[in-house]
Amino acid sequence: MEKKPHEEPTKKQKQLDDFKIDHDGKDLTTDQGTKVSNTSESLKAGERGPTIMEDFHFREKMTHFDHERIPERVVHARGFGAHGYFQVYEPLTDLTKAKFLQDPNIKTPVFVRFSTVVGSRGSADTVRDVRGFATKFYTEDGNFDLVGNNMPIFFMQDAIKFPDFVHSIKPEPNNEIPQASAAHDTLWDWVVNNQESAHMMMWLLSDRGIPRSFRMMEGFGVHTFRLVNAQGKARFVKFHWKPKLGVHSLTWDEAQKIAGKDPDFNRRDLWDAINKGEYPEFELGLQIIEEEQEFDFDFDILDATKIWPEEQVPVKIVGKMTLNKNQDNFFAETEQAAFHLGNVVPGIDFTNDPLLQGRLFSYLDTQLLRLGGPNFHEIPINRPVVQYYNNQRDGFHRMTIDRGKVAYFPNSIRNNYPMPVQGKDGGYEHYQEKVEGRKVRTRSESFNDHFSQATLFWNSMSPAEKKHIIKAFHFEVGSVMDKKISQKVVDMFSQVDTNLAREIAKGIGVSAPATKNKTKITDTSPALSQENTVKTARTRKVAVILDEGFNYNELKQVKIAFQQQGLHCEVISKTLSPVNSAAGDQVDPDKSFANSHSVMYDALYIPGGQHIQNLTSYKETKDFVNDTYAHAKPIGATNEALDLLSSTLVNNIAYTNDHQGEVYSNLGVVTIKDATELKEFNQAFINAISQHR
Ligand code: HDE
Repeated sequence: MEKKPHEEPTKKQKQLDDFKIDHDGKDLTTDQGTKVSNTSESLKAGERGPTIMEDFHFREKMTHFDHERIPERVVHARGFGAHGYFQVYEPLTDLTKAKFLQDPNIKTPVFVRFSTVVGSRGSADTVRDVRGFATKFYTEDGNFDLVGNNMPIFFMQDAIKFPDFVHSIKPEPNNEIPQASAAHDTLWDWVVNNQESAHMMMWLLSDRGIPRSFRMMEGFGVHTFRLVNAQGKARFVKFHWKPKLGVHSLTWDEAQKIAGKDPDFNRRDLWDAINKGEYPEFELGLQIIEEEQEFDFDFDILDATKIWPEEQVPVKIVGKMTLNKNQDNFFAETEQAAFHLGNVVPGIDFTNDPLLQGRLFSYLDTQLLRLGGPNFHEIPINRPVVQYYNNQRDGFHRMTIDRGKVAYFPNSIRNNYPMPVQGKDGGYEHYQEKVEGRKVRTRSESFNDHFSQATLFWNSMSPAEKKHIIKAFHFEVGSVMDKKISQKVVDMFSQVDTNLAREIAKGIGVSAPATKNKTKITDTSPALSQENTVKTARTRKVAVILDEGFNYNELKQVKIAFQQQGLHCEVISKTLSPVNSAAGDQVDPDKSFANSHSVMYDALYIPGGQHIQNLTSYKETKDFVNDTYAHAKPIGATNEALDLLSSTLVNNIAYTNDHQGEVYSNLGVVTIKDATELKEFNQAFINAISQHR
């Protein structure tokens, strides 16, 4: 990922510019443009007298304030957006007629909103939850919204269950507890009564539920869509986003601590990366199934609780999205962004996935309330980059001034304009799938296997990932008050794996599963394990702890190596006052112990020097080292800094050898003694950071 300091604004960014204003050097006015002489004293009848109704400035200012909140999203309330563009690598003419997928030279503007699902707008970023990954492509054919998540499946198969599910996972209605958490009775009661959720619950309780960064998670369209080419040939497709930085997660302990130390951790990370020119990149991948192969699998390809294992249906990488611009105003852009699964362009179509069909209704409906009427498509962030023409009129907050007296079709006065166009001229034509059947409220039998893929997921986890899942069950189900529900959880997950269920039971004080696992699934899908992801140290953040008398030469060498390989460091000291090295060089700390914590960093480096004596006497230093070590993050120490490690948990492992000037690396602790030249140390330390943990 190259650092790109400046890129041309996209067509969408230019369109937004027309709506932006700057206030520097301007006179204060009312909303009507009248200059205001005083905005700190209301108009009164006498110095100590009552405020007067006539004070139009007071009334306007207060009224606007009183009305400045809109309803938060009923789910995905907390989110953060960024602008960018998408480019296809090769023309996809064979697969689809979608124009934005034809020409590698075209940069299609995008706006992406990442989100958590359950918490309210002010909740913490690092809670255990699914992450939303919604992308609006502003194409020349109109807007295409890919409204996905960071997990490839969902909790249920039919959208009609969504309100029940959301009511169960949101805070309980009597006391609005707990915030942004699945760890309570109602959610688990819903789960045991809806066994189709088994697979998704495995994902939620895995490390995928606590991503290290929005830049380090995958995105999935979840449903099966259709791609249709110019000849009318259709294929089934699933959409994937693959992050160039790999897929990485926090530990649960880190996530909980960060929720207190920096609840904005994920949004700050995205904002800072874009500001530094380290533009997050995601490759678009497609899994394609031919219509003739629809029934060739041991799962139903329309069932949104199933993946298409990548080993069976490979992901074809077809293009890349780059996020290169932060929003200017959170409310105007992120909060007012309105995504809708029904925003498609010719060449992209739907299937009969019953979860998808229900979503097609919900998104437009919810915006009508949230954004106050049917004209939300005119809000700058939602406008397509092509002009729209139709006979829709009026409604709250209409911005467009439609001229002329005709607002109906067909019409003679305006020769039928605006006129529908046939498919070959770009008019959207729904794929003519043949459907036949009785009206029934049932689900296909082919949707009935709820456990095989949950077992596949479990089998595919590394030992560390399995341990995390068991611990997550202990926390989540351990928080359930009603033991009958907890018991049912164990019985349900025994159908995924008997040992898993036994381990869950041990931790939450209920009986081990009565029956042995009947499933015979022994397959694995290596693509499911985060251990097999891209590993790079680029853009990672390292804490450097210093005090008076540190070795400046060592710090300098490490900083240069970091810079060359795209890592960042922040200097932390006891206070924010400048710190002097032994040779008299001064460094201004970025943070003090009071406003930093090891959980905010990917690694820790401590240079040598006389400062080790002071640092060893500080509790904060030891806490920092111990936490970094407990979270299995790399620790680098040079020369005298090794002495500090002996008073910490690192002392439990070997971290030093007898060979002068040689790098020693064990379990992510990288050290060197009696060395002035740190080249090899730097490389070993950076390699350790690239391994993530
Ligand atoms: Fe959503 N979902 N959802 N969802 N969803 C909303 O729309 C809904 C589902 C997703 O950043 C709401 O504008 C139903 C799956 C994202 O603004 C609402 C069902 C997936 C976002 C809604 C689902 C998603 C939403 C609330 C069951 C992944 C945030 C606010 C069938 C593929 C978009 C809003 C943003 C938001 C309904 C299930 C992703 C109420 C009925 C599956 C990323 O319309």
